[in-house]
Amino acid sequence: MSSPEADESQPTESQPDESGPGATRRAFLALGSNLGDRLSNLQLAVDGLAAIPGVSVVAVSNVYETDPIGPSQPDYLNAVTSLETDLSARALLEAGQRLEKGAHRERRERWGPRTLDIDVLWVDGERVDQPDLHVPHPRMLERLFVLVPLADVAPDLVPDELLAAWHADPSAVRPTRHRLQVRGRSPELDG
Ligand code: A4P
Ligand code: MG
Repeated sequence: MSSPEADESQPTESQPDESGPGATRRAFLALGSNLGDRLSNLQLAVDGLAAIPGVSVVAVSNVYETDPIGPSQPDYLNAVTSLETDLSARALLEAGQRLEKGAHRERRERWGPRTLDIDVLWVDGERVDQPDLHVPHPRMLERLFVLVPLADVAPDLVPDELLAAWHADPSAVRPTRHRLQVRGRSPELDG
């Protein structure tokens, strides 16, 4: 594994993406839930993403139960989805926010408990620094609840030394037996 800095997929350009409009590329979204039926909430997110025209869900990581970062709150289930998509990072953010709304998420406090959180971690070749959208996600390399599932589906994006911290102490990010299903989009949705 190499660090993202050394990887050819590292974004180097501001928007618009140099691969041009309509290009299909990899994107990775982090999923988190610590309220309600956590696993169903994550599955709702995977199904919702798979239903979006222009998005293929290629893979989903293992599901991890994780100690909360932030205020005192229940443990999370966290996972990462790997997509092939021609959507921009902003379109993915908006899609994620629609799905969060569909899961009846309420925003009360930053880093507070939520039925569903969908963060855009990475889109190959795209870097965004705008007030309401930062991609790559600024905290993705600091958080084992993101890095560990990300390493399942995109080991090239996770530096070895960061994952080593988890191998040294895996107690805060625990693999579960839960599995998220990747179901294909029904052809009639294409119109
Ligand atoms: N935003 C900017 N960039 C992005 C991006 N790349 N993806 C903006 C998604 N959103 C992005 O997010 C706040 C604002 O971030 C949005 O309006 C969006 O325009 P939010 O989802 O409303 O609130 P938040 O998630 O509480 O804020 P934030 O700063 O995104 O928090 P984090 O860093 O996502 O942390 N502990 C465990 N174990 N597992 C978790 O999943 N999650 C959090 C949230 C805290 N502790 C956790 C977990
Ligand atoms: Mg969020």
